[in-house]
Amino acid sequence: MAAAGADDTRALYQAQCASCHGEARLGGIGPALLPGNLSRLKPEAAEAVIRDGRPASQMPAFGEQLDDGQIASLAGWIYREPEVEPGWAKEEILASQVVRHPAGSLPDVPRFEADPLNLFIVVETGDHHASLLDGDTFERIHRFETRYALHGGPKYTPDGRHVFFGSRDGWITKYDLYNLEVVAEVRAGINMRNIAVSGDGRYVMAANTLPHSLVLFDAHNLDLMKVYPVVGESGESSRVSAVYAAPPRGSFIAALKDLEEVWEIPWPLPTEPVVATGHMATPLEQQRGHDTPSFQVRRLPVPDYLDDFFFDLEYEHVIGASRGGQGGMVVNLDSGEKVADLPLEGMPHLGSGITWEHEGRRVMALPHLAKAAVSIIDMSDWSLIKTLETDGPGFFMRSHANSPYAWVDVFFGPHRDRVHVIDKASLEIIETLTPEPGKTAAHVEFDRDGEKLLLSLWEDDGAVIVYDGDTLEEEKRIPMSKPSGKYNVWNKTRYEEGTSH
Ligand code: DHE
Repeated sequence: MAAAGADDTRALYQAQCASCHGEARLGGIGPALLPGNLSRLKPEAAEAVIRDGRPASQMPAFGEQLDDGQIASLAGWIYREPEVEPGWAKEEILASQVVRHPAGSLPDVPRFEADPLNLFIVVETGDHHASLLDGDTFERIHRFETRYALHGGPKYTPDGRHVFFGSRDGWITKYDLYNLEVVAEVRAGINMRNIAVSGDGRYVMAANTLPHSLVLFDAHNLDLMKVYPVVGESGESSRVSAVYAAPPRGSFIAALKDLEEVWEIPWPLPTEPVVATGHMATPLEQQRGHDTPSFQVRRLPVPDYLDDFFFDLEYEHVIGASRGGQGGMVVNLDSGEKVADLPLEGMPHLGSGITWEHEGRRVMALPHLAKAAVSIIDMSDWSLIKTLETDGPGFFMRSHANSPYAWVDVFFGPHRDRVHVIDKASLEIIETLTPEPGKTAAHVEFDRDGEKLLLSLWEDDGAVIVYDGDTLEEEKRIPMSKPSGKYNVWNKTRYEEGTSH
């Protein structure tokens, strides 16, 4: 872009876009317009959004006001790295916080009849909404607007009353499911990976790509507690791959993209029951294998960067892989020692791993992002016991302790309208379903009893399909706008073995 052109485009951006997207492109009413935040939107698609607007949002169409050249230069502008790297420190986080209903100010009874522990949240990324479903009748209780581009699983408090959403732009929204209201919001960063909620529901940790930080909040009103710059011993900083809660250890565990370290940050153990949840420190929590003081970082050097990772049920081991690597590795979280290499080529998607009991031992299964396969590993000796050939690389895998089957999609590739059903006893694919030819089918979540399940038709005019978990018969379709993840309160709060945590 020539210098004069750049000046014109800068002026055009300030005149047309800045009032919603922010003068420094950090977002406002509209999302952040920085290359890192736009990685999943192609530049041609950005031009189309500028020209035609975005339905069901506040983004207007500029096709009448701007010519094609202006639209193209604006689209080019938002993919340029900013001249000064934007910061998002304590001051910005504090200024972003909005508390609409302080903790304790809303009624403690649900405004609906459904079993509050068998609810589903469905994230609809098509028009940035979420739906709340009754997990027994599969009726929609409520549909509400979310922040732009939610990513990762929403996280519940242990009593299932509140849910926390994380958006790619760094917003954390706390939502009261009993009262169907947003209660508090805060922006933790400019480009966020995900959030985790402590096992007792008292703390929220956010993992950022920009800036390089982890950010801790008090879960009640999302008050800022601490910003952790993610910096190595020799001063180099790192993006965070993701952060998870490890309730048996009483700590948050974060993996890093640019430092060969895992960080563990313990939360304080309750000596008395936490009033809201009744949670007391469990014996396992009390015996955690380190003596790091609460909220201090325990650095665990690991042999590689961890882009993608998973834990065993006891949270004794982290099973991780780097995106460029040729396999995975298993690291003991107490000793920090690598205990095994995993022979997994083709980008294993460890974050989607699930486990179950098979012939007296625990196995884990995972799809691959760059290989048409599901790998099944014996967790007692970390050996690969089976590679199932699938119809394409997959993204998500799911089961339930009460279900004989595990479900995997083939999200990438020509057969993305299919899903495989794997028999957990024989370790064979016993059925391949095509719910709607030509439409992407992906991501399953079971109800609390493992009897029914929901599958997404991942399209703008998509749906969530209810299946019987045993007969594999379709029972119902609920229209939705590009439904992505679905999250059952019981399965998430009980850390059910067949789902993500
Ligand atoms: Fe995700 C979860 C990383 C792209 C939809 N994704 C996660 C998690 C991580 C992750 C670390 C776990 C967070 C959690 O739940 O707390 N995702 C990544 C990537 O690195 C990747 C490949 C590139 C990127 O752009 O970040 C990526 N993810 C995508 C998509 O393109 C998807 C399909 C569409 C979207 O909405 O962005 C997508 N990711 C999801 C979903 C989950 C998720 C639906 C929650 C799964 C669950 O069941 O818990």
